Amino acid sequence: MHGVRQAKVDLLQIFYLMRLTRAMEERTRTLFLQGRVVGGVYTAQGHEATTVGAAMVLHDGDCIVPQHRDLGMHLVRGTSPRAVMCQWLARGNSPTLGRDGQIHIGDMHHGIVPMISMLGESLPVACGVAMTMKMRKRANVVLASCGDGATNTGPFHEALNFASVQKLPLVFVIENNGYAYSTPSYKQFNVQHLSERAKAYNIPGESVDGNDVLAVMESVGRAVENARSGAGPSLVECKTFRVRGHSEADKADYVPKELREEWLKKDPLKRFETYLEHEGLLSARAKAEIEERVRAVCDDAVHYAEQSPEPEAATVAEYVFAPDGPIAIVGESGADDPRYVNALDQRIGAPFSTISRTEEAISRR
Ligand SMILES: Cc1ncc(C[n+]2csc(CCOP(=O)(O)OP(=O)(O)O)c2C)c(N)n1
Repeated sequence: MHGVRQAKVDLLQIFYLMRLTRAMEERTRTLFLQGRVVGGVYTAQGHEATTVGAAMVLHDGDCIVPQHRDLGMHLVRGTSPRAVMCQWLARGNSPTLGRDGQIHIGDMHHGIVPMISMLGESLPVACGVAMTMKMRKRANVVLASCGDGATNTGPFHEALNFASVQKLPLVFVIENNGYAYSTPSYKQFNVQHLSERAKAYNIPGESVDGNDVLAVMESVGRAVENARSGAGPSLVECKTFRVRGHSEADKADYVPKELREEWLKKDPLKRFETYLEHEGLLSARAKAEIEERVRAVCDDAVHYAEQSPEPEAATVAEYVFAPDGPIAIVGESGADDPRYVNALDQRIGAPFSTISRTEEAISRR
């Protein structure tokens, strides 16, 4: 049925990670309703096959540049459930030390670049990471995701163009859930499939059922291995549905009832569970064990976060500015040529020197 051939244990691990993703978000919603979450809650119920499937095909040393509905990718890459729960409860030991209550987190040890809140802006950053991998001749790949709404921004198109021209080891995954907040697809863009965008940049593009985890793994896996082999970037559109509102403050009553019901029948977890049972890979006992493991991990994460201290009020201004001042200081401190590139040069070192010398050579022509 699927070209993805995984050992039984891997398929059950995928199922576990999808279940964990959903359960973590359900816990967070409960905490939110109890008034224990600081800030809004943005969930991705319905995206689990896309987020878990896409990240599962990566190797150690690869990088993800996730968006705001990618808890599944974080969990696959190794972000701990405790850290995620501390983030949502804005604890002083959370990845952002309580400065942000959202999934705007990253961890370069796990190859996770923190997302930028402005839609589309993470994608040029993903190009930079992929360019670094290429310049350092590393056999690694970057996977960058965005929503359908983000594809209508300038940075999305700049990133696709740049990645194509530079043949970067980069895979763009679009999580097309049919809406950018309340704006439906037909009011956003005039193509049937967002994978058609790839044609304009002369890169491969394909659309896939984003609620079928094995189909996502097959399609994204192909794109990742192409990128790894030096064939350049690809675009994969995963068609899915956001079951809940944009955030918990949104009832999503702009989504027609029939459309919602149609998508609910395609629930990615239920579908994968049925597939595993049909293939004889998920016994009642294995399912119960997975449920128990998910419950225990969520209980532990919530307990750990609730025991963790809130940030100290006196430290509120810390970690907001770079400790040794802005780059512009290099110019003010009497450098011979106080231009931005030279400031970067001094601050960061050799790679920028090369770029600045190249720029000078070009500007003299
Ligand atoms: C440039 C920009 N405009 C508006 C917003 C506010 N905003 C945050 S998420 C979002 C909807 C994004 O839709 P989409 O890209 O389709 O992703 P989804 O939330 O559906 O997963 C909006 C409008 C923003 N963060 N950045």
